[in-house]
Amino acid sequence: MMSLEWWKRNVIYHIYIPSFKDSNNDGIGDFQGLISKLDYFKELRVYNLLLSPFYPSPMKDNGYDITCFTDIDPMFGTMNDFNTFMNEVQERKLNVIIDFVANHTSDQHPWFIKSINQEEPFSDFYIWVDAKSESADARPIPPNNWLSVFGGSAWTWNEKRKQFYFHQFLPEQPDLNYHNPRVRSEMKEVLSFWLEKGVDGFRIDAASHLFEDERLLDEPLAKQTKAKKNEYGYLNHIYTKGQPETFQLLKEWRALLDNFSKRDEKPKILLIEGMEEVEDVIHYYGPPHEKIAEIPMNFQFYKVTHSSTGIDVQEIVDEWLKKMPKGKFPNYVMSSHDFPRVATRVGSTLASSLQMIMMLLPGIPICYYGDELGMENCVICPEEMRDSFALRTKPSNSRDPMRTPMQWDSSKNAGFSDCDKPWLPVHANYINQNVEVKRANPFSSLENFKKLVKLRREPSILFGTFDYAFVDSNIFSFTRSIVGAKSFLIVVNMSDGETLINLNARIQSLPVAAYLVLTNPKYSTRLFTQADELFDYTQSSTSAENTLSRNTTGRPVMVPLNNLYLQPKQGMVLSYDT
Ligand SMILES: [Ca+2]
Ligand SMILES: [Ca+2]
Repeated sequence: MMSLEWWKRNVIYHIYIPSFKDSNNDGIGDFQGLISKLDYFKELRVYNLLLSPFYPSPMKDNGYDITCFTDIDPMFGTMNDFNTFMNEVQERKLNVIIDFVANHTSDQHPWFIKSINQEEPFSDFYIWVDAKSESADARPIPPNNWLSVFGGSAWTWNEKRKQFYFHQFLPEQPDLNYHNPRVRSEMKEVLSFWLEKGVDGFRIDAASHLFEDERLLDEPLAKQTKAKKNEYGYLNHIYTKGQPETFQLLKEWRALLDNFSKRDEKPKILLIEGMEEVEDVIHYYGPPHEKIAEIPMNFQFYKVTHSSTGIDVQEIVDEWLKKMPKGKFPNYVMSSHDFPRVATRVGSTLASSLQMIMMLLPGIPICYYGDELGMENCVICPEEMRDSFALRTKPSNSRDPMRTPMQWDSSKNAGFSDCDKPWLPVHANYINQNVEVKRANPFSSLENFKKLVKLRREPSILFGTFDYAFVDSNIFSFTRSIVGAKSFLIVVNMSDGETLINLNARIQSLPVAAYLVLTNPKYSTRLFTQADELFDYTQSSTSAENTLSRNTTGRPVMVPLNNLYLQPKQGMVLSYDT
């Protein structure tokens, strides 16, 4: 039997620690809380965890402004708690990927304070540049027009050092100077520190921002932009994004990880977060015969909207698959701590259909906590807003709505915390939308998620071929097959209307009927209560061994492929013997 490395076998589950589980009732999730919920992953059969930052931080950018790369913020616990966490996950054979916020530190980091004071060797740890000139009123003028991702000049004047420093993000997040070999060696020490603790991989945060062109030339204006002069989108970031040196640095990190992979006889992996065009992101894979990162994160599914067609979805899937270098492995992100939740973007029914697609396409789904419940963005009033990006720019930029507490049960604060007021409000729908309620319903989104995870162990999903079945403006469908095992057909009606389709007329190789493995929670009960009738239709079919699709009376449900009826936004996972 073929075998796959651990990170190719399973889904990656992205945990936003402040919102997962609070153990000490201060309203903020923490390591002890996370430890208390580790059996949840056993229930989900999820083995690979991706953790949001947990390092000491003044929290100007929700933990992405770090004052020490090798410690735990007291808010989340202690290093002892982290060690306990690692012991517990290793006992359960779970794998842990942590967030490596490499581009910048907090302005409270001792390195930055020493750098301001020009204490060696820290003087050039950051990007310091003299003022270009002085304005008429004697104000220093920044060296060039570079903009911060969060808006405004990327340069902030430091009165003490009498120079500007560069920051891709907030002024409280000065960029490290990766042209300085000492910085590179310090950051390698950080990677080694966590690898020694037993972590299995890193998500490289903001990878495309790691290097800036040393010539400090003005960036040209972006083409066709509606952005205002102050906004990041106003310029074309040819000197501050995706610079060639980035790949050299990542190769150094790769080599370091490979040493640990050899030592531990287990692959250590790199995820890359680079918000760029597909043709740029796929460079992080490295060329066909060289490995840089296993998982350059694929955010293309962010483009799917409520009105996307089947053809749109095909283009989104195809773009990555076609541009990806040979021999590499795809991945899919549907929601994250930086982007509105999929159920809010496209509605709960289509969200559950997209989940079927994402989970059964070739590659790795990266699932954001709560998406398995169909969790939605929570409306947060301005007084309760915590996201400094929104507080500095505009409320509509807030990422708080997708960061609200995990909905565990129907008790106070959804079982997240016993405090009076969690750090962000719990979504009001938690009474019905929670793990406990959904666990009790065999057709719920949670149970669907579990079935999809289980399906991913099928040989045709892990190793099989991938082919589009039929795609048009209404329908997106594909098959996964391998010789000698069950095949799967995934069909989604992207339209708002009912659709009847004869798949047999389109694809000769499909049987006239297939077993229904799962469909959306909204349509499940209805379909499964019609099961007897549907079963009669296929009395002639012999193979009845499909434990996944048994209805409540224990009979497998079959649907006709020559006359396949789909409700609005309905998705179906079907299986058949080849
Ligand atoms: Ca806590
Ligand atoms: Ca940088």
